[in-house]
Amino acid sequence: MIQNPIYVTQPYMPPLEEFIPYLQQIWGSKILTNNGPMHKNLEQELVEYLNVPEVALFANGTLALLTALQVLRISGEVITTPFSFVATAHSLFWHSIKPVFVDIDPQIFNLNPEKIEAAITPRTTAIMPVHVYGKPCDVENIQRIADSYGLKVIYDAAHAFGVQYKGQSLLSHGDLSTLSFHATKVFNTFEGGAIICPNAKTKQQINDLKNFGFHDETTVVAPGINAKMNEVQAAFGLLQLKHVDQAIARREEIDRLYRKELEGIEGITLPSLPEDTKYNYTYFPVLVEKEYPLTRDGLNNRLREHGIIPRRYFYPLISEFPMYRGLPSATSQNLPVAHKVAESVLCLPIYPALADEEVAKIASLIQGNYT
Ligand code: T4K
Repeated sequence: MIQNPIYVTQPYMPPLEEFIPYLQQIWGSKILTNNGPMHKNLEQELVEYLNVPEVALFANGTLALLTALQVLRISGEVITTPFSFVATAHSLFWHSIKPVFVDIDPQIFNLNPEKIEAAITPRTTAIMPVHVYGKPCDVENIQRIADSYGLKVIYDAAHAFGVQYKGQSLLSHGDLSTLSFHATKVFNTFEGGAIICPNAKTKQQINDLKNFGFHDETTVVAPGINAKMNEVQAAFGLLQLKHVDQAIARREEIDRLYRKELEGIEGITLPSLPEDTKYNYTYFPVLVEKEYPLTRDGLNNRLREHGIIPRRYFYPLISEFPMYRGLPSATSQNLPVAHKVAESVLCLPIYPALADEEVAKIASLIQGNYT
């Protein structure tokens, strides 16, 4: 048994004593959920921190995706990426919307805009791209296509907390963006998520939908769901927010260390950092190519034998799961780049508490020093 394995990520935990006053306030107010004071404050603080018009908090990122689709009344077919966490396509499935998978860009691993138009049919109503690893999609070209075909754009921005692109929040692109605040994310509320929306009217509709559709005490305007974030989660978010810049700065240092240590290893490709972007360093993916002495899975196993637990995000592709693989767009001929990336990617540990020596140990193992 390996003691203290190094996982792909570890949540950033602020000092426990700093959380006690928040809990005391909750105990005092006895407001535990349903848009309480912590929830209101966190929404306001996130609007300012993220520099976006409106934030609606959610119990998790998947419910945020489901509600984003519902509020925009998306139906029929939606163009999306197979290279993501399965929740992206599942949100479509839950609304009986057909996902249409389009291949990804070989450099940035996001939906390739050049492939989108060929996948549009009369039933297409929206595009749901993902800013994979927090790296911006080609938002300009995606918007251009959406505008010329009258499609909505919902960004699954689960990984893109705090990312700025060309000097503005990446989250303000498209009609809506959704975030995940799961424990494994740069900013977490244990479980949690949000929809970023452009105006107060849409936010009100979203608020109704996440509270069973109640608009007021006696009016139910739509078949909504219970997707509310509770007060303890929101309080943890308020505390996290005080530390998040420092946490991202440490991630950046780790990213730099990895790049220095792993540069020039034959068969290990380090995907480039995004251009014109203030990035959040949420994942550290590498590609294990055929020139490397081990296969990707071989390296994954070798690291695990030494107590390092990387992850193959995102293998298998969503299009390979049983509920999607029968779709015409799910064939491997349609998705050659996504298949190649999914078969060679390995996400190495990156989180604020990871020590320089641990990064050096991981790099040394990848350099081939296995003893
Ligand atoms: N869209 C995208 C693009 C997403 O990536 C996700 C979620 C969503 C939508 C949906 O958002 P949520 O509904 O989840 O808010 C994890 C997360 O569960 C998931 O949130 C995330 N994406 C996905 C990429 O990763 P797993 O199955 O890999 O998690 P797990 O439990 O294996 O955790 C990974 C490692 O993290 C563990 O080996 C140890 C460490 N860990 C994990 C947890 C939960 C901790 O140290 N502490 C913890 O509490 O899915």
